[in-house]
Amino acid sequence: MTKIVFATGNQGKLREVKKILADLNVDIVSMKEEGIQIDVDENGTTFAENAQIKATAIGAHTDAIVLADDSGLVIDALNGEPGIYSARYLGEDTSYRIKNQNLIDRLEGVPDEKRTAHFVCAIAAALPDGTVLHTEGTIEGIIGYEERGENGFGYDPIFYVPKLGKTTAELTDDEKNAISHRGSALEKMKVLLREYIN
Ligand code: ITT
Repeated sequence: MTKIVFATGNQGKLREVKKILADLNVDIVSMKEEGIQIDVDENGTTFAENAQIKATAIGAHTDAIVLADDSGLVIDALNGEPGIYSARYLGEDTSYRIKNQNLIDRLEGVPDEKRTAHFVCAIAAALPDGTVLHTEGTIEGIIGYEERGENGFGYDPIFYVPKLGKTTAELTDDEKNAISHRGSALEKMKVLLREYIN
């Protein structure tokens, strides 16, 4: 079976990705399982650039296909913040309870129609022959007034999807994957990867 290394230290991402790629007939292993433990400097200026930086940096340490995900929350009323700095916003080790409350506070007085936001997910695949494939997915929502839900990870408790009447933290993994930025980017990547697998 073809092996794919998923280049992430984020357990929430890894859990979602394993489910989304379950029908690809590949063995998805984490960086840790592949014995790779390096810290990559994500110094790109776009999600796609950072995804490529991670995929190729990890790809240098294995003969397997490497997939990387660079993602984040883009809030219109905050000029796109936290954007590509989503993981680093208020410090990498700060809890999401604090980060989420801070964003809610910064939007105090902003009405529903101006609380629009989207999650972006850029996926890069570094193939053993040096080729790099790219896909991207987004999901639209609005920033809530309080945290809601216990599922998902990161900013999910404040990301409210009006058509569902729920935050993405109130969805099961399967429900979230069916509509999410990560689900859509990876479905597109599956189409590209099928040409290289088997
Ligand atoms: P790796 O680089 O090791 O993959 P990371 O968490 O540092 O892990 P990113 O640099 O891509 O990854 O930052 C993504 C951040 O964006 C993530 O930590 C969350 O804060 C946020 N984010 C991305 N997708 C999300 C989702 O589906 N739900 C909630 N928050 C999300």
